Amino acid sequence: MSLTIRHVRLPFLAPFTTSFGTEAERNALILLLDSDGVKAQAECVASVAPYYSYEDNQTALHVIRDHFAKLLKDLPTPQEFTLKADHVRGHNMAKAAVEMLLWDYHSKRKGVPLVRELGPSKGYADVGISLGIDKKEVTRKRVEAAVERGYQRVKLKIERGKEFDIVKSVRDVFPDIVLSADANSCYRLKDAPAIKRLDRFGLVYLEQPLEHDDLLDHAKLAKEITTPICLDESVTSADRAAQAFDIGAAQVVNIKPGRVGGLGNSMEIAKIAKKHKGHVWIGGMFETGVGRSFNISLASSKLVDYPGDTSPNEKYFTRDIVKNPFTMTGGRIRPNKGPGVGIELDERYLEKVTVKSWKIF
Ligand code: OSB
Ligand code: MG
Repeated sequence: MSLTIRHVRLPFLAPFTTSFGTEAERNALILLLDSDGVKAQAECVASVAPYYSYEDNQTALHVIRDHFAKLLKDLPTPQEFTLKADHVRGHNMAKAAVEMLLWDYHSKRKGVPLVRELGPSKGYADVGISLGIDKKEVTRKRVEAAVERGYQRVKLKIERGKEFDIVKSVRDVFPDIVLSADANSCYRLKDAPAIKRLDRFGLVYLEQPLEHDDLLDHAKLAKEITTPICLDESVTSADRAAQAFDIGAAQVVNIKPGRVGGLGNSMEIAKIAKKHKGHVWIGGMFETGVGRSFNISLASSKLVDYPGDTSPNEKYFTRDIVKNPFTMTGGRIRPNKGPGVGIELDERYLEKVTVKSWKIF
């Protein structure tokens, strides 16, 4: 039995800017497990810097290697692993990487597709696109291309002070598209008047306007605006999701398995949202084809009702580390048929983009 972690570096087709910075490449940790010939893969969604949340590749590598690797040796189920890993506070991205590795491993061992293990599926994921901050003309062109490509929802990244102009410039030209905006925590409650000015654009929701760990101020803001609030960063667990809905801090949740500790917690959150008549969709973290495949399996769940940030591999990379990239038709992507998460690793390219590799056991 072996566990290897590879640090891979994949250049983006174009740099991507959010309110917390610009990224030009994906630096991912890819986990590879081999037990009696059953080969499982997963990706940790952390990146080089702790900007989106406090985790980064260094903390994830440390937590996986020094705390979780030993738990992997008796191949627990994903649910057993989540319980055992609970004594480590936080570090959800590290937890999720291992949890997803175990989902892949166990579904492969049974010989069934991962998507079948996740409960009733629609058979496809509804797909939206996330567009980075750029000049108005560039953004408008990208929106046009996205609409032509069939994306079911367009999300614009926004930054404090420039939100009105960028959303207006898109809305003026595309009055009917499903449009949203993602602030990545760039506002505080005192910015409510500026946020309120976005109400006129009929956004399907505004994503994570306030602090990355806040619920209370989001609930206050929700009373002042008509645009529904979607939480991303702030929802780190099923409990936090329940609290968010209870106090009216959110009507929508962007579920990222990496942020919440894995697929099990993701499904819990989707169920909580349904109970509260909220909406959910599956977010992205610029994953390679490895991480994206888990997201797309999850996004095809009947519990997920809004299009997610699950664009096909072609959006970010000229070449991916999987040989079977997704195809999107009519704004939908079908999950892999498996077994497991169903990716075929491109071993040669994986080798080429590997910066460093650790054989853990
Ligand atoms: O806030 O949704 C976000 C990427 C990295 C970190 C945070 C976010 C994002 C995205 C990209 O919006 C979505 C994608 O992977 O396509
Ligand atoms: Mg977001």
